[in-house]
Amino acid sequence: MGETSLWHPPSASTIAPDVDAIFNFVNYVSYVFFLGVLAAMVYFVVKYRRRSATDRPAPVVESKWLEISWIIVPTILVLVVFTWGFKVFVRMNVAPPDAYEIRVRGYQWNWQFTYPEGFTTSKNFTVPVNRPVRLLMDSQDVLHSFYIPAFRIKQDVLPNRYSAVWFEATQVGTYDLFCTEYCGTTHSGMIGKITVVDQDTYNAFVEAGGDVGGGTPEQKGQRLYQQQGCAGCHSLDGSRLVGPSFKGLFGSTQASSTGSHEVDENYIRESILSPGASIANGYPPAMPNNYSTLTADQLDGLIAFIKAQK
Ligand code: HEC
Ligand SMILES: [Cu+2]
Repeated sequence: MGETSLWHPPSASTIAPDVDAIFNFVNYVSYVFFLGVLAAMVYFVVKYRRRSATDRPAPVVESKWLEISWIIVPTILVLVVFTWGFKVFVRMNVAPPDAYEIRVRGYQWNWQFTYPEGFTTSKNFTVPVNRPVRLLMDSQDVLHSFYIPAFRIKQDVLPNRYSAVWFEATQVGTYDLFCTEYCGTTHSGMIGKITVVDQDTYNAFVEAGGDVGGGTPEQKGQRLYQQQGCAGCHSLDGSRLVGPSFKGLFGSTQASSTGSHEVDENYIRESILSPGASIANGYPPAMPNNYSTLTADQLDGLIAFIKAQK
């Protein structure tokens, strides 16, 4: 989480200043009316207070000017907000035709990003700065909502239908990503980070198949364990989450829907690439079917990492 503030988080996309301007306009106009109504109320309470038991107020006569003004002024304000808001809405929703397109899939309880170059990342994603990016999104299960406060974009993510949103990041940095549609037990854990990098760093990221940084296969595996969202379902300390813990998994004997298996490299590989093939006894078939695009290199890393959890 970034720093907490009563105001908007720092804005980091091309649309953010437009959204803030209209938000601030509505906000400040509301303050003016709030204070105006309050002041009139106090004034009238004092001016027209009951002065004695026999006090009878004069009949109220309508004021044409007053009535005309409280029709015309709000009408103008509402029209201004509508036309202005509509313009920003259209700009927000129509992506430039040359936008870089990333596929986003929401599922309980994570985000998966598939890049046009063919690799994927989970939970977190990376985009180049100063380049329009269109996100084409759908859900594998229930309704989710994709929200990046620093970019001022939010869009529902639905099963059985695509929705899209676009942005152009203006500042290198790391920003929060939230799911803002209650989607079940671990909804509050359906968070991630978007990292905005310059084009050179981005090219290196693509070159490495979405895995930034080198190191041993085990270090790679450790990063992927976080990036790919395995951590949400597989603990390292022996505790039971959605799936079996990785602690002591390698070399153990696992009873599954297809009989007993020794957990070796090939068993892990198969478990990751086609999770439905054999289901560990006592666990739901909840492992996502999304990992078939992991590169051989990434699989090596994950296997080395699981092996090291003794
Ligand atoms: C949404 C939760 C979830 C996520 C995310 C997830 N898994 Fe799983 N995984 C499961 C469940 C549940 C099982 C047990 C059922 C089965 O065998 O399919 C499982 C089984 C496994 C197994 C076989 C374990 C055994 O004892 O048979 C391996 C290996 C595995 N996962 C690795 C991974 C890796 C690596 C990742 C990340 C790339 C990952 N999982 C992400 C839920 C998840
Ligand atoms: Cu969600």
